[in-house]
Amino acid sequence: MNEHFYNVAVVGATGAVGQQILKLLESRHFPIAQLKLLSSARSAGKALNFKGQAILVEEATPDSFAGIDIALFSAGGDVSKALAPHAVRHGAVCIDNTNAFRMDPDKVLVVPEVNPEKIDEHNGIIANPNCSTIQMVAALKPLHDEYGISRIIVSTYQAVSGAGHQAIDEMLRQSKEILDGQKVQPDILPVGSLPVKHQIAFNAIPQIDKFTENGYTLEEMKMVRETKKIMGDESIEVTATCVRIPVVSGHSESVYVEFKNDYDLEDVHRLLSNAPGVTLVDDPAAQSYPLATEAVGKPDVFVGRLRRDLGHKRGLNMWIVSDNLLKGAAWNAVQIAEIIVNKRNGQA
Ligand code: L14
Repeated sequence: MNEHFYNVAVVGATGAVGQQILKLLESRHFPIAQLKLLSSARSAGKALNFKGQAILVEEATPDSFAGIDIALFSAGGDVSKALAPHAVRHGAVCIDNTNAFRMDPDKVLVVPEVNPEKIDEHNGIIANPNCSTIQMVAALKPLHDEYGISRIIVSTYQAVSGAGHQAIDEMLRQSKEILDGQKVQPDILPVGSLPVKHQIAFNAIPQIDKFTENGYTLEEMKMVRETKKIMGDESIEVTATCVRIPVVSGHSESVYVEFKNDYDLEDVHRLLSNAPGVTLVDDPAAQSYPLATEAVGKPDVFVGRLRRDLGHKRGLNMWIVSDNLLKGAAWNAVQIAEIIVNKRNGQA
């Protein structure tokens, strides 16, 4: 075996997702020749630890990518739009964690458990889907292959870490203030287009990302559009309600699916038990089901509460939980990067 090493850039290295990417590159022994840590001017100058060495974070500029083979972006959509084309110009493959390119018809949108074949078709940029979409399609793919999904109704219970360190800090601070009998002054969530903010501690906010013209939020529309693109099936109808809850990490989802064909609940259990990247946790007799607290820190998507709809025999209800910073972001991206290097190394 002829192992190659790669020059890797992480853009947004100090962010909540960037930090998880670094941890994964380290723990998975990713074959790195040189690691470049990039960020906005604001975070540049900090030093981050990688494999026991301090690496200085540099400000990302169009010329930061000379000699880079793989660039992992998670510094927001504007940074990706401005810099990913420069990384491509320098010959890098970009794996982009933002919403910048996901629905671009000539960019692939990849979840390795669902459409790994698309990785080979990239034009320099591979888009990583939205966290809520990733965990849902990873769990639904084996069922779609077997029975054909006609319709999905999903409600999410999303953690604050998706909105970054500041949102985590705000949720914890507000919680303490309320327990101490103080007033809270919301200033981060929801992240929308207006300066209007709401309390997240001890609350549920039915807004993630900004509102679009049709009354759905952008997060909800991402779930609708990305699901069709990743599954490669425009006929799947999706309707979503995305809600922020006061959990640090781990998104939970109540998902109702309707199939085109009849299904057998035991077969659904079997299909999900054998699905790659999916762990079935479904034992009502033991009060056992997926929980955000259990999913955090793990790469898998956890599925449980499987039950047939009482009014529609082709309807199935389920509960899907995963670590939004891992499978929902950093792990999905590093998984794609591993597939690319394994192919180049002739192992796949
Ligand atoms: O990748 O939780 O499109 O506020 C944007 C919203 C990631 C999560 C994306 C959040 C998301 C984020």
